[in-house]
Amino acid sequence: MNKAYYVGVFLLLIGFSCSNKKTGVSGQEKVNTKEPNVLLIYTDDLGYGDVAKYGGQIPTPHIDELAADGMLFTNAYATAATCTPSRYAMLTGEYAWRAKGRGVAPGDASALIRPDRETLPSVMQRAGYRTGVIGKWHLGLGGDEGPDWNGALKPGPLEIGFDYSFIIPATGDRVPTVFVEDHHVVGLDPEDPIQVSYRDKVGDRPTGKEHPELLKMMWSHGHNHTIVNGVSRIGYMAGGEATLWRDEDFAQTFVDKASQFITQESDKPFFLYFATHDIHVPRLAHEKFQGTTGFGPRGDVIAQLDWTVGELMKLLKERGMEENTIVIFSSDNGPVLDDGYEDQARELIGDHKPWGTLRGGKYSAFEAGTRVPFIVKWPAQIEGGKTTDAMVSQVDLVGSFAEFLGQKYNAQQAVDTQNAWPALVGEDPKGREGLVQEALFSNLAYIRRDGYKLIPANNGPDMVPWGPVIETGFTNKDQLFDVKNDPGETKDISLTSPKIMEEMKFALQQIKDK
Ligand code: NG6
Ligand code: CA
Repeated sequence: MNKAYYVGVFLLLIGFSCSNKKTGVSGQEKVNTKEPNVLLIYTDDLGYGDVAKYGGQIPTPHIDELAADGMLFTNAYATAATCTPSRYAMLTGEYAWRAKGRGVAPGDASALIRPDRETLPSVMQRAGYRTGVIGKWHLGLGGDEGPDWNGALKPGPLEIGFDYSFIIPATGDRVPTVFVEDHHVVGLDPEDPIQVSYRDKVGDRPTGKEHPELLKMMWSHGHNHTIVNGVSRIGYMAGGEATLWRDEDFAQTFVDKASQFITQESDKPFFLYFATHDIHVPRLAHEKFQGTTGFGPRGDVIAQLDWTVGELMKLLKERGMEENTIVIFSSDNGPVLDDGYEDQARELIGDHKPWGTLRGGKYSAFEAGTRVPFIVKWPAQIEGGKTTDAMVSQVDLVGSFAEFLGQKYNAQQAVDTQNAWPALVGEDPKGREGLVQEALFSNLAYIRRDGYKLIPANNGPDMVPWGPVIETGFTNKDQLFDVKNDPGETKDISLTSPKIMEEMKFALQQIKDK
């Protein structure tokens, strides 16, 4: 081959690497906003009023800074008032209630999102992104036979569009209390295999029910099975001694993994789904945060969450990635005080209102169940410090990123997603026309962007029937609220606004029939 060929190839490579180069704040070149990095920070059980910028009393300077540098949404929604269905819908673009079996998953559930599904990470992957998930999964692992903790854990995140995965399989309060990296439990010794049961006791580790004296945090309802790290969990687990986590190290571990993922050498932009364990129970902040807020363990994990956000932002800044990384910050469902451990969340709440001006909380059909903090920061495109009332739903991330990145997506599968890109970047002040909110027992509510909200009649209990003291919003007659003027849903106007009521019922039915 002649010299000209080599020179040609050389120039081509130079040109290629330049055109792919993203520059940071200090870079001279123009930022390529066509392929920004995307960091989706998804918190757990963080309420609408839990962030200082949303009115909370516990300082959250780093999250507030996200809002100061980005855009704060006042009408953003998770699709459900519990974790698994919210995550399912956000990652697939389909409301979870369309099929049975997508409620809060036990720790030994099979993979809920099957490999042939359209997903947010697949859209990103097809658009040329390297994709990762770090943190809480809670969407099941393995085929119909369930997860094989001692073998290859698949299907899982890697089969639905993630290139890398470092997860806790379910939640911190469920066994197995292990990390899973890609397909395997981290640090497993084959001589000490893991056994998990959600029915009968396995192995001889003590349980919280039999040995409460061994606990560093007492259970209040449920959560009295196998004790690991001084905390009893839901479910029984034997073996895997070398794999057991220390809850206090979650935040640092996830930040370290995120750092490795983000700083990896690559020509590709990244998409990282960073799902914190905070502020779910058990609330065991690292020692350096314990007792720092005066609001007890619940306050301390909020401080830890805020620290996490700060660390991630520092990382982006150091790498010159701040300018062209889209950071989305939100929560999977609303707040809860006592969710199964005696951590004094209720006793020490003081003037802090995790639900803000809203009624209800986690599990509830009232607003605080699904209306959540939502901040989008993208310095290259979004002017900082703005607030928007546009109505957005997390189910729209699939459609929005597909549209932005010029990717087709399977709309037969992702039936509920829409393109909300203009609202997400502050160009559409209105957003969605309406959206469905899923509460406990798959009971649905529907809210329109003009603020009217329908909670159809159902036979559910008026309070969450186990420990948490939370109003469900359920009654055996249809209720209509004007949430815009009555955010606390205090006045049922169904009798005085029968026409709106009929319209709303019709709209909800149409969505259900889709
Ligand atoms: C409930 C648990 C609660 C929490 C929730 C799921 C009991 C008594 N309560 O069943 O502690 O784990 O499930 O929370 O077991 S979520 O945010 O992951 O949906
Ligand atoms: Ca949750």
